Amino acid sequence: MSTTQDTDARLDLAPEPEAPKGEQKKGFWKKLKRGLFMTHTEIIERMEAALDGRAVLDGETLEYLEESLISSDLGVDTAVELVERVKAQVKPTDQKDVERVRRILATEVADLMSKAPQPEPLTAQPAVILVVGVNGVGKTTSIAKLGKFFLNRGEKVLLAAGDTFRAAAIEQIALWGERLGVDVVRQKAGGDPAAVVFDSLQAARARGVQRVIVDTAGRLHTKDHLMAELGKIRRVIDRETPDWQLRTLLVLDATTGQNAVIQAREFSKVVPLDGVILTKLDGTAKGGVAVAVARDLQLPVVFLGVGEGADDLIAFDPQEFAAALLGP
Ligand SMILES: Nc1nc2c(ncn2[C@@H]2O[C@H](COP(=O)(O)OP(=O)(O)OP(=O)(O)O)[C@@H](O)[C@H]2O)c(=O)[nH]1
Ligand SMILES: [Mg+2]
Repeated sequence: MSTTQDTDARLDLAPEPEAPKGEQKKGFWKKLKRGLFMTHTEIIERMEAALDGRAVLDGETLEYLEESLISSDLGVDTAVELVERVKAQVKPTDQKDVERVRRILATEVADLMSKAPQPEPLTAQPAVILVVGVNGVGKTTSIAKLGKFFLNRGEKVLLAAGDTFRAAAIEQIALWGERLGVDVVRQKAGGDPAAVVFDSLQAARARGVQRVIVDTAGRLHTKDHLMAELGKIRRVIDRETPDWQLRTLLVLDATTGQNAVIQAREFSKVVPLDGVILTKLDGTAKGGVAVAVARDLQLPVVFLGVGEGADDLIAFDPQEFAAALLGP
């Protein structure tokens, strides 16, 4: 377990101002452990069941181990690679030792996940965070959490109500803005999202905002007009704020398991993505999907959602994640 690891996301540089670092880290660690509890319990139980009755770590035992990892939503390729790595470190005559296997797996999971190319850290320069994903995965909630995350670091935040499809979506983000005490730029329902983004960038410039977070309507990669709309939003951002940093984050719902991997694959074909926010880990045993996303798609997981509140966001750290997933 490495709670000494830095918990700042790759998106961020400066430490959060308020709580002392040590205490704050302890808080995040607890939250992460709680968020991954169901996944952790499930994966360990499956592993133990797979190794139950086996005497040594021979080929057959490792096959059982592989199956247990596949059924824990790590994905076939990831499970195969992990077991290959275990195989390289044990002899077939070695006594079965669940603790040892867990330790090896934790190290290898951390290694696999840290190999996905990380987004450039944000500098003090203003940044636009464009948040995309399919319906209901937790985009708007994650935007509120991100807003809080930046606020905690003393940065000025503005939210753009770019989901103009439904009046309720605009109300939802406006309500979050009120709760957080940050400005929300909105137009009426049915308006052009790119126009909302345009207004938001103008307002952000005028008000000295450092972090503009853009909500978007849920969409499938197959919906051409919705994808065109995202393209238009990106062009507005490029044109209006070419000197600002842009990060496009895909939100994935962990409860959908392997479906999340498919969504990530399809989205990454049509929109350049910088990273993933994996939500709803608190309500599922399918959190292993984070490993598959990072490894199979080489797409870094940058934040984890572990609840419905504004503070239920954890900056991703591969070592801490692996420790929470497979640690004691
Ligand atoms: N338990 C839990 N619930 C979450 C999390 N993130 C979001 N939710 C809930 O998931 C539901 C959908 O969240 P939204 O943020 O509205 O999702 P969305 O992607 O913006 O949805 P659309 O705009 O309709 O596409 C809400 O009830 C949220 O409270 C999380 O990390 N954990
Ligand atoms: Mg929404």
